[in-house]
Amino acid sequence: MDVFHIPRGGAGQIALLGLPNSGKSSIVGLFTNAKVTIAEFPFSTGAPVPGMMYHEDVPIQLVDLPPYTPEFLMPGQIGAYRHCDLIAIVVDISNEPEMQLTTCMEFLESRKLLLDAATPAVDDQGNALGKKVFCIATKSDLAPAGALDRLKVSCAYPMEYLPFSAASGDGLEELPQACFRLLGIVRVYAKRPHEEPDMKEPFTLPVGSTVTDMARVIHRQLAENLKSARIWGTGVHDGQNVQLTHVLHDKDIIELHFA
Ligand SMILES: Nc1nc2c(ncn2[C@@H]2O[C@H](COP(=O)(O)OP(=O)(O)O)[C@@H](O)[C@H]2O)c(=O)[nH]1
Ligand SMILES: [Mg+2]
Repeated sequence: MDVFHIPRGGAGQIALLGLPNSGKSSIVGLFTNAKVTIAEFPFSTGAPVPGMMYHEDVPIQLVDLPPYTPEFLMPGQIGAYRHCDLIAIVVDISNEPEMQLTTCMEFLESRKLLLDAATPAVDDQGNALGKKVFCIATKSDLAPAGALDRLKVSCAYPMEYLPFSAASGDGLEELPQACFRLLGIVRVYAKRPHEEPDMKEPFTLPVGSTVTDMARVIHRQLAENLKSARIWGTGVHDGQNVQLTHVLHDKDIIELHFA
């Protein structure tokens, strides 16, 4: 059994990467019900621990992982980064953050885990290897003034930086929002004709998905019999009939009509 293979749950999976004591487990502990070990000693996290975080009604899976150091990576741990949707680089902004970020970026680069628009790395089957990454600059409560700006300047790779503190609550609201946005997904609600929409469990789809894509998610075979759709949401009148190629927006309510 591969303990580092975490089945994807929720609308997307985010794997945490960072040096020992950078604050990874604290993040997963704060946003999810997962039982993480938070400790001052390094290597307190020995196996991956998944937990579910919520952005409003959208579940997003965070995966706490053992630390990375250039000297030691747990066998199989690379797989957790290969199979996630997004990598969060966790940097303790109060303790040599430039060194931590450089170390993580060198690791990602050497394993072809960084998304590179110019020369995308692919596997044998032609699937893209590179992942989208962003940086959580944690322990902002302990950071000297200007530390985050210096960190941003030190790294040439374009990505988002989120100031965060598990101690002061800095970034507590922004983090789930940013994860949702960076995953590149929209949530939509299904409605049956003459019934109220099901607002309890949204469907989540990649940004740019169409009405047909949504039907496929509900039922692959039914999608072939899709005839028309009505939408309540962004850029349409309430209940407007739309083409099957219509692109969905976050929070749209969709009524599908099958033949
Ligand atoms: N002051 C402060 N301490 C933090 C913060 N986040 C984590 N810590 C502390 O840093 C240590 C390491 O945290 P942990 O989450 O276990 O790091 P990990 O090894 O990356 O999983 C623990 O003693 C935490 O209490 C933070 O935002 N501010
Ligand atoms: Mg840990």
